[in-house]
Amino acid sequence: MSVAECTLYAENLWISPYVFSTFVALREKGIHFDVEEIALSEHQNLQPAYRDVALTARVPSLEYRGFRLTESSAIAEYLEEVFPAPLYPRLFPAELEARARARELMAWLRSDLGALRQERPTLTMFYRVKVPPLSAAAKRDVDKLLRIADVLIPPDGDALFSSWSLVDSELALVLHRLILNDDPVPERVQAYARLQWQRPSVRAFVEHSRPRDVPESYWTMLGMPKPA
Ligand SMILES: N[C@@H](CCC(=O)N[C@@H](CS)C(=O)NCC(=O)O)C(=O)O
Repeated sequence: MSVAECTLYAENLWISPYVFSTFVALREKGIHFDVEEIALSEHQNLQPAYRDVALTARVPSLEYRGFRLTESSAIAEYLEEVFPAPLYPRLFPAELEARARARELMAWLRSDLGALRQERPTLTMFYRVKVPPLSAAAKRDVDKLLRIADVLIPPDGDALFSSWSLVDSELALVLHRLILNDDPVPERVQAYARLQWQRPSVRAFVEHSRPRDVPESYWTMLGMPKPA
């Protein structure tokens, strides 16, 4: 697809892990897409122009040929079906059980680890912020995350399944909540995450331009003091 028939609606700080997932998915599929930025701090997602077409009024949302979809996991599944293998690269493993495991992990990453996500928000990955030590609850999340990562990362330290799938990028992002904040991560797990972080689709998100200043409301929302 050369002319953009596809639009990704992203938030304008480029810190959303869900936008990250959709952005990486689109890049991996090799689909030409436009980007529209939505300022969440100004509640642009709640304005009728967005809310009335994007069902959950959240980002990301994807528009393809007049169809609008929210929820990053639903978007990934949709892209996989609209742009199927072997014509397009896969986002999910080819093998049935591996595909189920990848979905299991993606669902879990979206629904657990609340304390870790709260104390190491993605804002701290992309903007230099001094973070306090992890609480006992966040440490429990970290132990669980590192245990699961250790179980799943294969001995060669490469993709979780036989080749890259979207969940590799998603797991690498969660692990970078720790790595980029200098929280301890075992060498083997760290090597896996750093390798995944080098993927061009991931680099394109990580290195995307961002506004210099973060709106005050973000710091308030996160309960963090605005850096001097
Ligand atoms: N489960 C959703 C989560 C999306 C989400 O929470 N997006 C946030 C930005 S990271 C958002 O739009 N927040 C604004 C709001 O909820 O009003 C997904 O996977 O896409």
